[in-house]
Parts: sequence; C-alpha cells; structure tokens
Amino acid sequence: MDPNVVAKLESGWCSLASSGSKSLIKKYLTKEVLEDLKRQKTSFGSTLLDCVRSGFEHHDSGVGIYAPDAEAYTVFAPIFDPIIEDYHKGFKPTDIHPAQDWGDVNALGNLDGENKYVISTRVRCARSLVGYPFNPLLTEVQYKDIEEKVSSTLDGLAGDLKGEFYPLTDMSKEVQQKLIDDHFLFKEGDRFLQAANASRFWPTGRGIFHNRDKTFLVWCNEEDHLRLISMQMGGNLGEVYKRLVTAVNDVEKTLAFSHHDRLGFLTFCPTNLGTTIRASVHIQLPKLAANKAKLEEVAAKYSLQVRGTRGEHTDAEGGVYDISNKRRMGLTEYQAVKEMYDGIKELIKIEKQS
Ligand code: ADP
Ligand code: ILO
Repeated sequence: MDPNVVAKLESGWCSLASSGSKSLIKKYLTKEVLEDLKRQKTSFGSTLLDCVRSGFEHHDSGVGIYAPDAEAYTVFAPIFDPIIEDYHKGFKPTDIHPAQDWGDVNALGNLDGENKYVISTRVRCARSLVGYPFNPLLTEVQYKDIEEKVSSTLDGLAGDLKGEFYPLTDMSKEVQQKLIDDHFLFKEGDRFLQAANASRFWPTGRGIFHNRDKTFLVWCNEEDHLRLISMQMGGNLGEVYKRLVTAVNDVEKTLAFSHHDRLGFLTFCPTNLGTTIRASVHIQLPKLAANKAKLEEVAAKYSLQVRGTRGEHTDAEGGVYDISNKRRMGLTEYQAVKEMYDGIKELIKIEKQS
C-alpha cells in the first residue's frame, strides 16, 4: 500500500472529523472503520481514498462516497453498508434486494387531474455495462467503446422511442446550455463528480440520445454508463412509467447490465443502487413550501426527497421543487414509483387543506 494514500486518508479524515459536515461519510467513517480499511485494495487497485475523495474535498456533501469499481462495495463494505442502510431507509447488510419487477405498468394514473400543481413528471433509472469499471477507472478508449455500444443500440429503437444520439464532442455550447436549461441534459462540471475522478477525458464518450418529442432520453457516461429517462409535461405518471419500462426492456435485449445478487443493479453512487429508480415531479405547492423546513419534514414522512428546480444541490426557482422517491433499494421498481405516487398524492391533499 502506497504510504501517500494512507497519509492522505489520515489527514483527510482528521479535517472531516473536525468539520461541521453533515455528510453520511462523516457519520459512518469512524476511526475504527478507517483503521480497518485504510490498507485495503480491490483487485482493480482501488483504495478507500478513491471512494471518499469527493466527501473529503466537499464537506457539504450529503453522502460523500462513490464506488470506483463494482468490487469496492464488497471490499469496503464496513463503510458502504451503514451508508446504504441509512440512505435507503433500513436496507440492512443481511437484506437482499428483490428481483427486477416493473409490476402492472397500466396501474399508475395521473397525479394531478386538475393540472394545478404538477408541472412535469420524470422517471429515470441507471445502468452499468458488464465488463467495464466505473468512471474513475475507465480509459479514454473504454469511454469511446461504451458510447459506440450505447449509440448503436439506441439506433435500433423504433416507434415513439426512435431518436438520435448527440455526442457532447459535436455539440455547440449554446445547444448544450439550452438542453440543460430545459432539464433534458446533465450539467457540466459537477464538483462532486470531479472530485471523485469521474470527469476524466470530458467530453469524450459523453452524449445524449433523445426521441423527437424529448420524452425518452438516455445520458451516456455522465455519472453512470447509462441513465434512461422518460419525462413529459403534466402529471401523467402512468404514461411516463410505461414508456420507460418499454425502453428498458428493449435496450436490455442488446446490452448486458451489471447486477449484484444482494445489491441489485450496480451504480457509481450507493444512493442509486437496487432499482436505480428516481421518479420525480416538478411541482408547485405554495402553501406547504412557504416553510421549506416544513415541506421537507412532510416529504420525509412519505419517504420523499426534495430537490431544487435544476436538480440536486440547486435551489427552487419560482417555487418549483423537484420531489422524488428517496429509497431505491429493498423494494421493487413498481413499489419505488408507487411510493412517489402515493406521497405526491398526499402532499397535494395537504396543500389543498392548508
Ligand atoms: P438525476 O439524479 O435524476 O439525474 P438531477 O437531480 O441531477 O437528477 O436532475 C437532472 C435533471 O433532471 C435536472 O435538470 C432536473 O431539473 C431534471 N428533472 C428532474 N425531475 C424533473 C421533472 N419531474 N420534470 C422536469 N425535469 C426534471
Ligand atoms: N456525492 C454527492 C451526491 C450524492 C447523491 N447524488 C448523486 C447524483 N449521486 C453528495 O454526497 O452530495
């Protein structure tokens, strides 16, 4: 083990431990866990430092840890397990994530029949390709390989899903910014990902696929190898969900995705493991949101997470919040989306009564 790595772990830990950070990495990386793991390595050569770089650099992280490769979840289990259990609301080290189950895709309806509160609805999931490591270990050639595999697979989609792949390398800054402003594309320069060594060779291998109406989109090589997204204006979660399920089933016929017996689908960030599903609405609840702390408290009661208008680590613009299911593990795909459906229905009810 490189003594520099151990020294950086020790000094980074001291500085985090004496900070006011509210991150999960600070909460669970005790001196004992540090001692236990500071000399461990995965067979890819990743160390604990590779996992915690982001949380050590950014004390305002909510979580602060990423898995540089799939093996990290096992080798560094003493730090990943408690964070997974905390974030996913009680998914214990002995728990096994259920098999993929999309349920009855016709069972979900419209969240807001009056069209009064919900501005738009989005459901996304993440996938990693079998045979490739996660971001910090990918070579430039592998980034290009993944892009080629993903874009040629998406080329084969038909009907409503048919669309085009746009590599970031060929995109003007204006087009890129417009796609970001319209909530279709990932932002550039995420400091949490950069600190985790996840933005190397940018923009090589990064890109976005979308159909004509921009209701089905795929992000390539941002945080995960693939993010599959279905979204549209209004509150028709049923339509959004059905489109995503059709697309994932289609893409799965060609691409093999990394899956773990206990953890479900594997992702770079432990918050996304399991179903990898984040089902969200952009919603205006002026009465409830008059007190942000109260909104967060009520949302948490229904296992929902509140984000700003431009996603995580952003503020609400014009009173528009992004509210989604928080946990993604220990429940099926259908249950994760239903958790959001039921919670949003309740929030709307409370708003009406306020
Ligand atoms: P994710 O982890 O789901 O990719 P981010 O928080 O980074 O999430 O958000 C990605 C983008 O998706 C942001 O531009 C965000 O505004 C947009 N977004 C999320 N939910 C919705 C929604 N319901 N309607 C429209 N845009 C959304
Ligand atoms: N590392 C960041 C983000 C954590 C969860 N979000 C995503 C996009 N994976 C943090 O700890 O705040």
